[in-house]
Parts: sequence; structure tokens; C-alpha cells
Amino acid sequence: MEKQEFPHDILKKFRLPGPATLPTPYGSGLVNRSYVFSCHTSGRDERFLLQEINTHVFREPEKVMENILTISRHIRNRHNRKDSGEINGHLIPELIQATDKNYYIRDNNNRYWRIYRFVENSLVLNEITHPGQAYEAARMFGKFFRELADLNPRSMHLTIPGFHDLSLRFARLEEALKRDPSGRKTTCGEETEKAMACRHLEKESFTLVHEKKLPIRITHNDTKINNVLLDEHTGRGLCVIDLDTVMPSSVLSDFGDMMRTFVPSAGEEETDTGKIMFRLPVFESMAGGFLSECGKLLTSAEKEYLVFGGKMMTLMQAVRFLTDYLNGDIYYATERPGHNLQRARNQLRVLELFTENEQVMQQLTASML
Ligand code: GN1
Ligand code: MG
Repeated sequence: MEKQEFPHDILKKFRLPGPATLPTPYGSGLVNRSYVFSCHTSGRDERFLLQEINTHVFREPEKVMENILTISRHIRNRHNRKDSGEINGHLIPELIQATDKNYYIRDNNNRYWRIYRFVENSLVLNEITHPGQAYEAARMFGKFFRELADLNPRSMHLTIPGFHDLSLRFARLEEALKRDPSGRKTTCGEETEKAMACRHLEKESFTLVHEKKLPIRITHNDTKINNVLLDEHTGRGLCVIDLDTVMPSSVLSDFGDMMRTFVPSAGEEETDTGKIMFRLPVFESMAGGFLSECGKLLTSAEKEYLVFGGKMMTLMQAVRFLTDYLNGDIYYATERPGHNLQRARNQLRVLELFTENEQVMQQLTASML
């Protein structure tokens, strides 16, 4: 992402409660850019999160915002009906309305902005250090999944077509290898070979989709550990964030991305693959937390393929990082040469660990259902 100057007048286009401070960069997302600022109102400061939507990734930002509003309204209506005060009433963060009544603005340079109310007293983890965190975080994603289970997937836009389609991701990798636009193909032979050796997973996932074995649900599609907020004092789940990719997919997307980011002892930025260990207790807590909320809802095929989902999502992420490396780092934010290749290596190692430990995970999930 190229650096652009920050437009100072955009805050005026939102219905904020008072004069705002200058937004400063915040967070570590690989796609959107975020800033935090505060407003002074009734003798205290309230914080907000300003985000610029990456329109290179989200080609139709209006549809992304429509999806977020659809699920926000659905969740709010459900809560009003049941009067469930759980999780302090907010499972997802609150959007601030713009003066034109939309919940985003488009500035003069065609850049899209939105503002969320900041979730205070919250903690973002980049890595799980304790199984209890895995339980709580996964419970939140399970709750999110359950809350959306009675909303028609057809009411949602497919904002990134083929987002979790492993066949499409492999096709893009092959295209990048063929074009080799940055002349890097010879530097990633081993990683390419490793990824290609796992293509049986692609065939399996193709069959799953093709034979419609798994129901289409509304899923989060980015259930990384740092996309859930925990209460900084109690450690209880507070809020699910990063709702841009909420769209129709299968449960494999959400269970799989949790498994990919929760279970390894080191995160996707770890450069020393020797430090990545498989953590069964974390897997157990994660699966327990997720299933405690939505286990009853899942079909037997969904349950059977949960662990496969973890392998599929990890391979997909390896393929995506590798493809971006070959393409010259145009999708993911990178900080150094070879960054995406290192990430791909990391993910390939995680996949190896998952394959080695597949049976025990499968037994564990079966015993929970
Ligand atoms: C991106 O925006 P962020 O950093 O949460 C990506 C995910 C990947 C993830 C890898 C829209 O998520 O799909 O899993 O990076 N989001 C998009 O860390 O491509
Ligand atoms: Mg994201």
C-alpha cells in the first residue's frame, strides 16, 4: 500500500459527539489502515477508530458496508427480541453514522472511510499464551456464527468472489509462476514444491463444494486471533472485529482460520520455523469454546470436516502469501524483502504439524460432539 496524505476534513462528515483530536495510526491489519482519535464530550474523552477501506482489496466498498449493516441490524434485532444483555450487548463494534446518513463516506479522492466506536478495556492478542484465551476467543466466533445462522446467506453480498476457494488460489499461484512478474520464481522452488505436494487437499475441498456436502452459512472469514477482543481485566470475550469479509461460506472458513492462528505456538510472522510447535491443549480449548456456542447447529458433515478446514485454510494462506511474493508483494503489507515468502514458509510448517496431529484432533472433536 502506498502512503497517502491524511485528509483532515473527513471527520467533519461524521456525526461525532464533539471536537476531535488528530487521528494517529493504530493496529496491525495487513489490509485496511486504521487510526485512533478521541472526542471531548460531557467532560470526558471518548475514543473512536477511523478506518480507510482498502479498495484494491475490496473493489465494492459499498457492498462491504451493506453487509456489515445487515449483520449489525440482525444481531441488534435478535438481542432486542430476546433482551439478552450478555457480552454487554455488543458482539460487534458500533458504526458511527455520517451526516449523509450512510455509515461511511467517500472523499474527493475516491477513498472510503468509516468510524467505529472504540471498544474500551479490551485486549487484542496476536498469539495465544494460554488455553483459556483460546476458549474465550473461539466462543466469541462460535457465538457470532450462531447469531447469524438464521439470516439468509442470500441477503449478503459476495464481496470477494472465490475468497476461500482453494482451487482459485492455486490457479492464481500457477498464473504467478507462469508470469513470474518479479523474477522471483527461482528463489521459492522449495516452498512451491511443498505447496504443490498438498494439492490433494484442493481436490478434496473442490469435491466438498461441488457435491454441496456443507451448508452455506454466513461466516466471518477472518477469524484470526487478533480479530477478537477480550476484556483486559477478566479475559472474557468482548467483541468480534474486522467484519469486512463477512459473507457466505462454510464453517470450514471460520473453524479453519482459528485453528491456523490459535494452535501454533508462534504466529504467522515468526521467521524461525523451528519455534513453531503444535499445541493440543490450545486446540482442545478452541474447539470446545467454538462448539459450546454452535456445536448443536452443525450438520454431521460439518463436524466431520472441521479439522480438514484447519488444514485447508493453512494451505490456502501459504498459497496466498507465496503468490503475493511472486507477484512482487502487491496485496499484503510487507516490511522487508522476502517477508511474504517467510510467511508462506511459516504456514507450510504449520500445515505439516497439523497433518502429523490430524488424528488426535479428529478424535478430540468427535468426542466433543
Ligand atoms: C488479511 O486484514 P487482515 O490482516 O485481518 C486477509 C486475510 C488473511 C490475513 C492473513 C481481506 O487479513 O484473508 O487471512 O490477512 N484479509 C483479506 O494474516 O484478504
Ligand atoms: Mg481482515
